[in-house]
Amino acid sequence: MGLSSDFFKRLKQWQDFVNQGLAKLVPVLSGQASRLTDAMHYSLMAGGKRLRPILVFAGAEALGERPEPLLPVACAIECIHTYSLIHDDLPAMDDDDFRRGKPTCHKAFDEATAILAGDALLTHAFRLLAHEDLETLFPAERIFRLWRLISEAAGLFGMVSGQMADLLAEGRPVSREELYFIHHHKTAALIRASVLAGAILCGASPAAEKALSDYGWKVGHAFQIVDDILDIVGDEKTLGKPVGSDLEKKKATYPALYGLERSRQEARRLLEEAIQSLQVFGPSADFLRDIAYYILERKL
Ligand code: GRG
Repeated sequence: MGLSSDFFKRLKQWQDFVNQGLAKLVPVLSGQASRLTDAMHYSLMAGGKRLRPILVFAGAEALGERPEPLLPVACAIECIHTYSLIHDDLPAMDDDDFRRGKPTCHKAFDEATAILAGDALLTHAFRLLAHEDLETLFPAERIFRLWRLISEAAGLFGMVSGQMADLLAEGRPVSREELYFIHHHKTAALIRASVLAGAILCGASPAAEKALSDYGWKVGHAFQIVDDILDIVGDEKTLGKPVGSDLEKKKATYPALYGLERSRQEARRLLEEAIQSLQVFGPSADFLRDIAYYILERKL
């Protein structure tokens, strides 16, 4: 299935909305803290796809809710994602020089600034999740549930544990179970949380919540498989970073374990299943359905 130009127009509109939100909701400080906020904005504005924030909006839309009030949540998740990229690129982790087509944060600034910019982005995300506008719109118990969802997905029960497992797996063969653990925690957990955030705030039914959660897990795993494939067959200019780095670092990846062809089949299978999970919704979930195809077909 080919994606319509209308889909790409909507994607661009939401990307612009997120960019404006980040400019508004992440402060630019002067004086002694200016270097810190310069580094935060440098990485935030380096041209990410904004997939996770857009999933926040698409999840709300599927429920028939207005996505716009969820802007602080969408920006909070992008702050967490950007922090993870800054820290992942550090010499102590992946030691990468380029990200999103630009020098990585520690290259453009310095290591200490990059660590602090990541710390400040993560902390500011939780400030945004406690944004006054959310407090006036949604009951406090739903906001507490949202904090639990996001902190679990980003931290010990999600991304940070996945990153630890990923680093421990470098340079040696991994089992299927280990690879699944890495993908599930490092990548899929935050993507699933993005899809579910609106459902939690808007008080979705348990059936709708389950459907979005299933969709989120499947799309999250497929996203990482496609990411691993792009690291082999992708175009460096489009990706804005060198390809082949997973192979060089002997990273645990889906293609390394199963080969390229099986990886492509698995990504497609997961995305078809993700779309099936949305059967409880009508056309309101069409944007989520299109995003699944976009994840499969993306070149960036
Ligand atoms: C440092 C706690 C900590 C975690 C790092 C995100 C991450 C975990 C590592 C980055 C390396 C990697 C391949 C992670 C998998 C997730 C992923 C594919 C991130 C890139 O996400 P995109 O493609 O990036 O959405 P943009 O730049 O478009 O936002």
